[in-house]
Amino acid sequence: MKRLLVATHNFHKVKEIELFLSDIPIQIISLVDLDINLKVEETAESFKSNALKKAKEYQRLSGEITLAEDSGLEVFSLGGQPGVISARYGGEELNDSERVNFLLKEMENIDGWNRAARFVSVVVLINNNGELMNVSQGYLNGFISHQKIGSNGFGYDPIFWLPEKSTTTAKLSLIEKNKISHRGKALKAIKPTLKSLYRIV
Ligand code: ITT
Repeated sequence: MKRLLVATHNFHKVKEIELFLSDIPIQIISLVDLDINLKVEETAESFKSNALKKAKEYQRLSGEITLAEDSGLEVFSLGGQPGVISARYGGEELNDSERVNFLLKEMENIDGWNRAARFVSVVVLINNNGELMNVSQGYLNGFISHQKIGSNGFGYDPIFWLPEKSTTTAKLSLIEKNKISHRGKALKAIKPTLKSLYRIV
């Protein structure tokens, strides 16, 4: 079966992407499957540059058709923080739950509408000759809640409040999250290129 490298070390991202692409007859493999432990330095100042960097480097290492993603949370009243450093916000040593606590503390004096935020995802697809095939991005708008709600998902999901659903993204199933998420939107835009790359009609 034809295969696609989903170049991330984040297990939750692999699951979301795998489910989203499950209607395409390709085998999804991850960096773990290929025993690639190298962590590409995400030092660029934009999601797009970081996603391109990851995609190029992991494609070079693997020789596979490669899809990489860079994502994060932007809180408008914090000037877009944590942004590209979302995975490291508050310190590399923090786990997801401690990172969420750190953000809640940073925002303890911010109320109501000023807690507006968005998730951003940039997806990059590179073919097995190392050529860039497509770049797409998606957003999900919401608010930062005052406390954690729900235990699905990862990262900032327990505090990402969706007014239209009256709950956080951590209360959604994978299917429900994929339908509306930043990652789902970016993946949807890249799907036609993926299909043509594998000559799937
Ligand atoms: P890779 O670089 O290996 O893909 P990573 O987790 O380090 O894995 P990023 O550098 O793209 O990925 O950082 C994304 C961070 O943004 C992630 O660790 C979460 O903290 C946050 N984030 C992104 N998408 C999210 C989502 O759907 N739900 C909750 N948090 C999310």
